[in-house]
Amino acid sequence: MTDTIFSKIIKHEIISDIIYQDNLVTAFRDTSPCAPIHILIVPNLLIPTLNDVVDDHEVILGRMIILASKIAKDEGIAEDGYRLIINCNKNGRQEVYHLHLHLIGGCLLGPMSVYRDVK
Ligand code: DGP
Repeated sequence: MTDTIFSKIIKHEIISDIIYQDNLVTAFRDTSPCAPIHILIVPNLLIPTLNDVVDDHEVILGRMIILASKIAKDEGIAEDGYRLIINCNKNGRQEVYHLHLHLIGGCLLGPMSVYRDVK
């Protein structure tokens, strides 16, 4: 599979603000943050979308969620709250085809009612 921009960040081939890395996952700050805290948690293995996950990825996916919870505490946003998002394919507005979890917080986030509001 062809490397993605995130593969290059994981391999330190391009510079990014990496805040955590282990053998399974890497977390770094988003370059286009949509909130004061916006961190991407990415599997080191190139899984293009959530549609591509299989049972063997269970440990990786668990690590991503547990890490998100730890980072939220480290960043001081756990108590007030935050949002985790995985975008998938066109309708999910996925831009980078390397599975990633957005950890977003640090302010009161917008409501998740866009569809209801425009209907
Ligand atoms: P998504 O739409 O779910 O695929 O989100 C992709 C996110 O990745 C988007 O919020 C911007 C971020 N992003 C894109 N390129 C880079 C990059 O080179 N470095 C970092 N840190 N973030 C990036």
